[in-house]
Amino acid sequence: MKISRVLSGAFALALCASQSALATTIGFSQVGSESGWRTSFSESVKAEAEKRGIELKFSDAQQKQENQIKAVRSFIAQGVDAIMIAPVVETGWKPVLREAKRARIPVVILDRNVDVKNQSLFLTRIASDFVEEGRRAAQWLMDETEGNCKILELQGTVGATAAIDRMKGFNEVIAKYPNSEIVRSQTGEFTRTKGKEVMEAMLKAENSGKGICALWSHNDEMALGAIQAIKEAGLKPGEDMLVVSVDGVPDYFKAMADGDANATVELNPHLGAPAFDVIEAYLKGDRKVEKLITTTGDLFTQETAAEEYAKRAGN
Ligand code: GYE
Repeated sequence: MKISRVLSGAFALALCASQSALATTIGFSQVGSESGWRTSFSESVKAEAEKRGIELKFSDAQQKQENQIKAVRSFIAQGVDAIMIAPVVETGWKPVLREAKRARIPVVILDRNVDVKNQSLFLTRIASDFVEEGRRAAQWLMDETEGNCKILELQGTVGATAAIDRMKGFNEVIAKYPNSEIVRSQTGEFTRTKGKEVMEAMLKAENSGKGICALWSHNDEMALGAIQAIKEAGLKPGEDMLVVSVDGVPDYFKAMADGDANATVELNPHLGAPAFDVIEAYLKGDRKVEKLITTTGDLFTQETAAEEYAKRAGN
């Protein structure tokens, strides 16, 4: 083969590769910015897209599913190469996922799940095992209190996989301890403000928290709000009332280092890279992908909180 033809072939391949990398446009429908973890997740996805030369169309739904569905329809109308959805709740997704499928646009679900029987409506889901997070939080608390603990629970957003599954895992473990129970449980919608407000009401209803051994919060943001409420009720969070949570955001590591909180199960916010890996492979023709790609996180306690905070504070 003439050298010029080889070169032109190689050039065409290189051009195609560079164009496909530059031309990849992905629509991302994000829940909102209700927590420090969610913000880290969004920032991580945007940084990864920048690094890969992917054009990211980002939509913040302010925790409203109708805004997410509108955004996905807009991505379909714009003819993006792929769509990523971090669903606020599990139900209500079938119609718009069918529209994406009809438009032959692959969809990747990030973090919380969608409740659809037809698993061909999305390429894969990338998420942590929320049930296991609940189990680990509960087991730490049972070990810490020798299985003898009356617990207040701050639930996440009603209908969100993280709330449903963390509750499931936590309850599965404490069911084994007859001297432990959740005496009051209410949603704080994963936010700091609502977490404080709901904790104030629960403390009032529970004799200002006297006799309560621990707060179990489905995320650090609500726990941080609740810590303020515990202090205003005249109790020492982390001592009079233990605090166990999930996410592992920097502010919570600070609270543990200050003695105001006791433990958290870290939730990995870096979901962009695995999502883009799957999408880029799919766009190149790879059709082999697991339906669930699981991320993992460790449980952290006061013992290492100061050094862990130092590592995270700048990020
Ligand atoms: O724990 C919380 C955010 O869906 C697992 O959503 C996620 C949760 C996370 O609001 O901080």
